[in-house]
Amino acid sequence: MLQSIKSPADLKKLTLRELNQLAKEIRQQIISVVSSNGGHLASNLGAVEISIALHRVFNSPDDKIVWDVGHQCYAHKLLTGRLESFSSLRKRNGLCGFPKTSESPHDAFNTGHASTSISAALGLLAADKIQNKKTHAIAVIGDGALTGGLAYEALSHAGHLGLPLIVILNDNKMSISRNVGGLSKYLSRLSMKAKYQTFRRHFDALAKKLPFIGEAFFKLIVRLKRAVKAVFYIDNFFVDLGFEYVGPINGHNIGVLTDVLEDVCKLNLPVVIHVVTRKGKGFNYAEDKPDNYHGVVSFSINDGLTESININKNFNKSFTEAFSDMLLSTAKEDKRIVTITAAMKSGTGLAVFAQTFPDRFFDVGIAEGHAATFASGLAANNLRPVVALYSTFVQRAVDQIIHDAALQKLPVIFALDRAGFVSADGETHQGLFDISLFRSTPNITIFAPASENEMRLMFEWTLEQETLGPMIIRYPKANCPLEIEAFSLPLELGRGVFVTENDEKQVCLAFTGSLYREVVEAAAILKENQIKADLYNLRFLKPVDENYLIELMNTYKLTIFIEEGIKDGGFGEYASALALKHSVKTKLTILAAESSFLEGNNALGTREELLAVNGLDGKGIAKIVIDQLSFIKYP
Ligand SMILES: Cc1ncc(C[n+]2csc(CCOP(=O)(O)OP(=O)(O)O)c2C)c(N)n1
Repeated sequence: MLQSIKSPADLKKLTLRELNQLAKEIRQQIISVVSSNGGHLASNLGAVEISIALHRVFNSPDDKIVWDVGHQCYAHKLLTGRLESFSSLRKRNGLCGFPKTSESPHDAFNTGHASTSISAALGLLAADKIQNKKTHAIAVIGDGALTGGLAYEALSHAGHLGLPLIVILNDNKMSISRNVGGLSKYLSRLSMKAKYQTFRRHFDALAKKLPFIGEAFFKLIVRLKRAVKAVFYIDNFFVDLGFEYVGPINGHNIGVLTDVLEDVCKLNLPVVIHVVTRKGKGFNYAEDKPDNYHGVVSFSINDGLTESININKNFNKSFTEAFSDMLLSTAKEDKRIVTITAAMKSGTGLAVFAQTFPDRFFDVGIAEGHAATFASGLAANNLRPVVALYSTFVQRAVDQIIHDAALQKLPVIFALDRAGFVSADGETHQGLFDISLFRSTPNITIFAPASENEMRLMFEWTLEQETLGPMIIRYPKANCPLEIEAFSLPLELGRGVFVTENDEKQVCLAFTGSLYREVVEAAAILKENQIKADLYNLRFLKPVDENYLIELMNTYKLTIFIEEGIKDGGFGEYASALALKHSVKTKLTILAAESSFLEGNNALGTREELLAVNGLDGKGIAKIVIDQLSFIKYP
């Protein structure tokens, strides 16, 4: 069946039985490809019938479907002509795991970060209206993504505009972990009131049997149903905002889904369709433990085991694990430490802390901005909050970090995981902006540890400071290197530390900690070419002991700043300006991610591949050094 679907138009010819068969085949396809490529398994398995029903009823790409986060769009990709390339999902040269307008006209809007779909779909719809196009726009948003504040701003605006926006609320009670918060409880209460829905279905069936049911009469019925609803849902939040509310309905019943979608098409009103689904549907292991199968590396279909469970670990712990261990041991002694996650308890390494200190742990939902301001409140009242976020998601909290934490010099610690190149998830998940975003913010300290010990040193140093503002500690999605003595040397404010130093003072490779392995590899290649490079681990990206840095640069013929972040506004650019201002004599070069969004192949692949294509692997660094040295005339 799946083979015969070349475009959504092919769905219109199928019977309900055939559509159900198609759902089975799509599930098999998703399980098979994700088991080898990794990906967002459980969310996709839960959204198969929703995808089929949407493409059956609507006419994409004229009608626009916006997938919130976009991590549930695999069935949509399979139904919109991408079956052949599906095996390349998340690979170099392959399909992106999220919607991408450049990949297909059926991907109406790029997503990756949560809670944007209602705003985007409303914008698309309003634009069509202004251009006199009669189309539909549908936002598919999960109950997890609905914990993000942006979604409420959009609901409020959409209710006010009154355009016929369709919001499908895919409620599976899960964010990545179990969903949290008042809203989640509220949705559960709505789901339990199935009584109204049964009544409604009978009412609809009766209405449809009436002869000559015209548009006007249908609208009257809708109004009548609203009156009925008022009896059952005195407190329906969505209705109060100006939406028609339908639900809860079974999100795995294609028949019911298509009926309801066809019905709501006839209304000229904003509608929320509350759909209840099971995360991981159709794969037992994922149904049992949807959080473990939210985002997975490759796994065995037979026993559901992933590589990391299967294989005995014989490598160093990851930076995430190092952070987790450090936090736990420090928090045992220091009762001021509390931790905050924005719906990423496991990913950021806070799960054990949450278990050990449940009263000192907060999951605020997908609400990074709130997390930052909430933490600022905690810090203003004597605590030492640690907000653990991925670098890419801290982008949501820029104003809160500047306005609430930095301006008031509050000691909030932001632990930014996955800072730098991030494998497989593409351009939306790269952690390349944090240095540039926050280097210009006064009162902030930014640390880039190279190892577990160094991270601990930085953390403990921060806890000792009494008048410090917010602190950012950024580390990559990578394993920690083996410790060397330099990593444990005491911190000196604003200064880095030499990892290796030669007498010649020929070349200095000044690097952000995450690139330690790469500069060591570069130094080895250079050595083979009779070039002696000193390795200087920057440690502090802010503040900087400027006199020290000027003197350091003046010592070398060639200084290269190597950072795992975007070049514009990064450390290297700051150091260049400093060098220019003080007429520093060194030849200075910056190696960083080029100042454009990573696209296509430059964004997909393992971290090692991304470092290589962006010229930041050992070979790339060594090549630049050799090239640059050839320009220098020796006395
Ligand atoms: C701003 C932002 N923060 C965090 C994330 C990480 N994230 C991806 S999916 C997800 C949970 C989404 O839950 P839900 O919307 O209910 O979808 P489900 O996976 O349950 O289908 C989170 C927290 C993100 N994508 N964007």
